Amino acid sequence: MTSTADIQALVGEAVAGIDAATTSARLKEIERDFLGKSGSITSLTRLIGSLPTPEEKQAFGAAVNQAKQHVQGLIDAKADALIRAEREAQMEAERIDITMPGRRMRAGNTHVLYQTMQKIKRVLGGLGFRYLESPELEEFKYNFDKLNYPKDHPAMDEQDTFYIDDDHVLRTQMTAIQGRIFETTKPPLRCFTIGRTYRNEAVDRTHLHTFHQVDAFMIDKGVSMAHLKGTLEAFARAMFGEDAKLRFRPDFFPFVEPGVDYAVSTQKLFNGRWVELGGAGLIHPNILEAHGIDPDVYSGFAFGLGVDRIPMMAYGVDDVRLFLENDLRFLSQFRE
Ligand code: FA5
Repeated sequence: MTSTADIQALVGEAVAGIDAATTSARLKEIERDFLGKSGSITSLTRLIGSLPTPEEKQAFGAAVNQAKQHVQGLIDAKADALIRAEREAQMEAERIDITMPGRRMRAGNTHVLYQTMQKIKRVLGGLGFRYLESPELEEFKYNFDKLNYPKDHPAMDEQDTFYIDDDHVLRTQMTAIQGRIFETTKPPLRCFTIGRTYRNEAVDRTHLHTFHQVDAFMIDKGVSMAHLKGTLEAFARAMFGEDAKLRFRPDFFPFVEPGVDYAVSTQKLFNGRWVELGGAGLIHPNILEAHGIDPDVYSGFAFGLGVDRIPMMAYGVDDVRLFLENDLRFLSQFRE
């Protein structure tokens, strides 16, 4: 392995490899195999000591060095070209087309039910009603007993709900806030609440098991059905337009006497049809008395309404369940 022919053979091998290399990574391998610490050409230098004469040692050493330089030169020249080509290819692959149209940011919008509730808040706030909240997981007594439901009264069957234990239910009506307010606030008072309510319903096009209601109350000296009608008419005009008309019909709720249900109609919004909004009436004297409010001095009205059916009617949506299905294609139509 110490002849010039041996060196030439290795150089020939290296040159063939360099010629065939198409990547800088492959070139690095060739460099390591031939010129690295234990590369085949480098290893030849270790054989110098085995040569008998100084002349031979010198001649062989010089030939090995020359071979190393030659191969290194070829590698460096080819590496330059390959690395440049590779960089260009990478630049090309990662090129950013600044003329391409950008992706539009999708702006969200508030949920149509939330929009409706915000509007109701603005209108009732504007009429001087104070906004209050109470728990969704409500004590049975506030949801029923304190609202003048006699024990086991069938009116409770209409509002079957989800019982957490014997004393706690998911509230079936926002009217449940009444007892909590009357316990702590003395009349005159004027307040309202909006929130989520629950019923054990056979869910269909117009019935949800989880829906939203508004309830409002006013107690003062001399409050009558005339105040209730005037307030609801002002509310309906602000909500649905100046031509909104209201229809009242007698109805029964244990917590009001007399009790009514009421519907609204406008030409533009509801095509002249009557749309049921909810129930109302004068607060039952039993409830006032139970909270130490003298019914001979004070009287009050209460009204409640469902939120979910309002946008349903206003936008001509034929299934109230769509509002809760989180389909953005549907929901994004309702931009304020
Ligand atoms: C009540 O809940 C009474 N608390 C309203 C009230 C308040 C009367 C104050 C008198 C004084 P009702 O069960 O009718 O009443 O419900 C009121 C409204 O809630 C209905 O008109 C309807 O719009 C809505 N609602 C009731 N059940 C559902 C349901 N399953 N899905 C969607 N909306 C409903």
